[in-house]
Amino acid sequence: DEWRYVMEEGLTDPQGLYATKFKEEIEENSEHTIEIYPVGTLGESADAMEQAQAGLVQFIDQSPGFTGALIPEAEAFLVPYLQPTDPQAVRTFFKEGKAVKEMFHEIYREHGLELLSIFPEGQQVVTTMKEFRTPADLDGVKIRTMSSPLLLETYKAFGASPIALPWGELIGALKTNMVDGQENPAIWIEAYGLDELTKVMTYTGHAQYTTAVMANSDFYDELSDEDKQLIQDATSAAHDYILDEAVKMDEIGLSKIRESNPEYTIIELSEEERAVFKERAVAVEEAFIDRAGDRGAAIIEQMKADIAAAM
Ligand code: 6CS
Repeated sequence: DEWRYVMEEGLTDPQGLYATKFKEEIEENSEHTIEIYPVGTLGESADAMEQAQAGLVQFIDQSPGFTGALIPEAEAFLVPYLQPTDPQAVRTFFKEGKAVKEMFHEIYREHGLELLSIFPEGQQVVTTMKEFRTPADLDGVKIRTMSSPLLLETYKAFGASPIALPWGELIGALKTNMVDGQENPAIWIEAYGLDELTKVMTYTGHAQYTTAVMANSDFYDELSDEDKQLIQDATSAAHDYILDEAVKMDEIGLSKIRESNPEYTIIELSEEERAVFKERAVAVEEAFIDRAGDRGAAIIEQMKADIAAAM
C-alpha cells in the first residue's frame, strides 16, 4: 500500500530526518511505500491533525506545542524548567524514561492516535528585538508561541505578552512587527532565518522542543501483525537515529548562526537569572495539573523521577 506521512518540517529538518529514515526502513523491508508531506503541503498543523484523525493520512509528526490544544496531557512536554538541558540527559530521558515510553500511549489512543515516538529537537531559545534578563524586561514584549494554551501561560508568567500563531504566519508577523519575538530551537531558527528577523537570541534553559510521531489508530489496528511489527521496527530504528542526531543539533544550529550572522547577540542566562524564571514556572506547572488532572500529576511525577535518573 502507499501510506501518507505528514510533518511540520522540511526534509532536512529533524522531523524530516526521522521521516526519511522511517520511510527507508518501511520500503526496504516491505512492499509498502511512504509518501512524505512536508510543512505546509497539507495546510497548517491543525489541518494536518484533522486529516490524520480522519485517516486521510496514516502518519503524522506533530509537536505537543500544537497537539496540546487537543490533548492536555501532551502539554507535560511544555512545562517550563522540567526537562534537562544536558544533551546526554535529554537523550536518556527520551530513550529510557518510563514517562515517555509508557504513559502517553493510552492517552493518545483516546484521540484516535497510535503514538510511535517522542523525540527532542534541541533547547527552546527565545529570539527578541532587545536583550532581556528578567521578567520585567519582557513587559509588553509580544512573543509568538505555538497554539497550546500552556505556552501562552508560560510567557504570561515570564512577564511577556504572548500571541499564538500557526507556523505559516510567524515570518510575516515578525516582518510587520505584529510580534517582537518567538521561541524555537537553534537548528530551526537558523534554517528559517528567524535570527535575521530579530536582534538577540537568549538561552533560558526552560524547555526542549519536543515532537511526536503517531499513526491513525484505526489504520494501525487493521494492519496484520507482520505490518504492525514492520512499523514498530521502523519506529525504533528512526527513534535511535534521531536521538543520536538530536545530541548534536543545538551545537550545529548555534555554530551556523555564529558563522552566518556574526552581529547577532547570543545570551545565556546565568543560574541566578534563570532562578527568577523558574520561580514563575511553578504556577505554570500547577496550571498544567489543573487541566490534565490526576493523570497529569502522575506524568509530572514520573518525568521528574526519569530526569533524576538520567542526570
Ligand atoms: O514554531 C513552529 O511552529 C515550528 N517549530 C519547529 C521547530 N518545528 C515545526 C513547528 O511548526
